[in-house]
Parts: sequence; C-alpha cells; structure tokens
Amino acid sequence: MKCKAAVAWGPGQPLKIEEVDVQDPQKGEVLVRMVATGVCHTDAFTLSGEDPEGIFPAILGHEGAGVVEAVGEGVTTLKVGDHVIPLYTAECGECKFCKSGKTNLCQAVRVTQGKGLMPDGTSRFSINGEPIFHYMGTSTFSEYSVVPEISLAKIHVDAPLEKVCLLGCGITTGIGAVLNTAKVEEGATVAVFGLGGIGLSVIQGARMAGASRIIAIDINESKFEMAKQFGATDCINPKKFDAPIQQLIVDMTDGGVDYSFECIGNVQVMRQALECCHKGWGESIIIGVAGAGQEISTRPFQLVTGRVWKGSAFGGVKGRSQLPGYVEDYMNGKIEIDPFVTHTMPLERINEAFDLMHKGESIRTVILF
Ligand code: NAD
Ligand code: DAO
Ligand code: ZN
Ligand code: ZN
Repeated sequence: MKCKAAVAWGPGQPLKIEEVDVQDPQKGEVLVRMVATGVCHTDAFTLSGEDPEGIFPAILGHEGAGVVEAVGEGVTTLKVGDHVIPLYTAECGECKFCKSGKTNLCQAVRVTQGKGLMPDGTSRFSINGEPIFHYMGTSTFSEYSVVPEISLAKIHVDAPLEKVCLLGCGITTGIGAVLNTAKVEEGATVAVFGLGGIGLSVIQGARMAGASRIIAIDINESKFEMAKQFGATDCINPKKFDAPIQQLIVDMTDGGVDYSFECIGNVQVMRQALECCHKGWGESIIIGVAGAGQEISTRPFQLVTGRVWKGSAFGGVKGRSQLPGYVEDYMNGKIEIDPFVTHTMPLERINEAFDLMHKGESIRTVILF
C-alpha cells in the first residue's frame, strides 16, 4: 500500500512529506493505522545528527497510538481493530532481560531496531524501490507503520488515541522514573531539572508518590506555571543566582534532596543533579539523553558518601504488561495528560512542531492523521 509519511532525509534537514510504499506485515508483524503521534525531544535529537544510532533516510516518531489494520502470519495476541500504542522498548516475555524481573529493556528486537530494520533485517518502507529506515521500531510519523507484535501494547478501545499517544513515551517515562526507578516515598524531597514533557511528568509522578517538596528547575521561566499546576512547590531559574544550583538546593533542603531527576540531556546538569542530593542516601536519576560521545563526571567521593547515580529508560515500564494500566489510570483520572497537549496539527505541518519545541513554546504537539 501507499501512504503519506514525514521522511527525515538527512541530519539537520526539515522533514519532507512523501508518499511511501508500505509492505504488508510479515511473520510476527502488525500493520498499524496511526491516529495520533506526539513529537518528543528525542525525535529532534535524532534529526539533529547528535544521536549515535541515527540513520537516514528514516521515518521518525515514537509517541504514537493507532488501530490494527492487518496482522502477519503467526500473530496471536492482536487482531484487526485493536487499539494499540507502539513500544520502542518491546516486551517479548522470553528473553533473559524480560525474565530477569530486574529491567524493562527487552532485547528481543534490539539489534535490528537499532539499525532501523524489522527483525528479519529488512525495511517495510520504501520510495521508488529504495528502502527508508524504521526508527525505534515505531516510525509513528507515518499514516501506516509496520511494528513487531511484541512492540505493541493493546489498550482500552475507549481511550482517546489523540491523548494516550503521549503515554508511548514522555508521560510514562517521567511517572515511571519516579515510581519504578527511584521508588520515591511519601514525604520525600525531589528536585526536577528540565520542565519539558518529561520533567513535568516527573513532577506529576512525584505528587502521585506523595513527595513533600518538589523543586522544579528550568532556565525558561514560562515552564513554571505548568510545573506548579502539576505540583511543584518551588521553581528556580539557575541563571538568576550566582551560587551553583546544587549549592542553592542543598541550602534550601537542609543538606540536599532525597531524589533528583535530570530531564534535559545536559551532562553538566547531570552533575548538578547528583550533587544536590542528600549525603548518605540521595539518589539521582538520569532520564535525559546526552549527545554522542559526551561523558558525565563528578568527584567519586560524592558516591563514596552515599549518593547514588541511576538511569531510567521508558520509566522502567514493561510496555505490553504495564502500559495498558497507565491508559486506564488516565481514563479514571489518576494520570493527567490533557494539559501536556499544548498544540495539535496535521502531519503536513510537522516541522512547525519541531520549531515550537526548539523555541520552548510547546510541551507536546500532537500530530493528528
Ligand atoms: P524538552 O526539550 O521539551 O524539555 C527540556 C527542558 O529543559 C526545557 O524546558 C528547557 O528549557 C530545559 N533546559 C534546557 N537546558 C537547561 C539547563 N541548563 N538547566 C535547566 N533547564 C534546562 O524535552 P523533553 O521531551 O522533556 O525530553 C527531555 C529529555 O529526556 C531529552 O533528552 C529526551 O531525549 C529525553 N528522553 C529520555 C527518555 C528515557 O526513556 N530515558 C524518554 C524520552 C525522552
Ligand atoms: O535496550 O539498549 C537498549 C536501549 C533501549 C532503548 C532505551 C531508550 C531510552 C532513551 C531514549 C529515549 C526514548 C525516547
Ligand atoms: Zn520520547
Ligand atoms: Zn524480552
């Protein structure tokens, strides 16, 4: 079949709307009609050329939701008409990682996914016979995408796809990092660096966990109003102070916060986030993705004296078994999504969504197909 997709032809170039050929789903694969997709910072990161795994030409996008249009041979857990969220972290249930009970990082399709290919090593997308690469196993910036069965979460049929698409990355990542990775306790103090879709979701998760103090940090003060709506108790612009931000937070919190979250992808801020944690027990969770080749540093004594550095991918959430519960938590009012959708637009205007993100004017733009 043919459909419309936004193709990333090369790093730094705007996406181009093209008619692409989409091959039928093969064994273990599913054809999804995309209904909506968010645009996440990680799409911009890959498009910038900073992503060491970035491959072009590709169809980006990983925050989508849609409807099963066709299934390939051997697909047993999904049928035509099911509503689904594509997962950039699959859940096969059978690999060492899935069975460990210690991680959500299923490796069943990891190698081919990282090469922009389906598990059989080929692409389902092409233009004039030339293959176009998949992205993160999802490629949601296309009217139709082919996704492995194990990379699709089946969700409640009544969930509004134009909202719950954001559970495909940003909101789940932030809430999950708080609840699964840090396991923030009631009464804990929390610092959140970066107040985009991820950071605001961390704040939402911290409030759900019953944190007593949530310190929100951003250099763009227009983010503060929404941070407060989600539960931030203090908002700080580090540029307004002479003292290093970590020192400021340590002074504000009688020795540092119990938990901090880096939601930017800036290695200097990662250090600040670690060093604003309380001696003896403070934990810092890295969520932001830094550019190719960048490294973090701190004095080892920071760790010797009890601070802990951790990372979190997709909030530690196992997509097939746990994401449907997040969708239901949205439907029953436990998780907020609507305020994150600051803009909506058709696929043809997707480059505007990137511009809004770069200017710091959007939290999430949702593309409606
Ligand atoms: P975003 O661009 O919407 O938000 C980033 C925020 O950080 C902005 O509000 C910006 O003003 C602020 N900021 C920038 N520099 C700062 C500084 N020096 N100090 C304080 N604030 C600063 O991005 P997003 O969509 O929220 O994504 C955030 C990061 O999380 C990105 O690196 C993205 O790639 C990553 N991410 C990781 C995962 C994961 O599973 N680990 C999932 C999704 C996204
Ligand atoms: O298993 O090696 C692996 C990587 C799995 C993907 C983890 C991605 C998390 C960070 C990227 C941001 C996603 C939008
Ligand atoms: Zn994302
Ligand atoms: Zn697995």
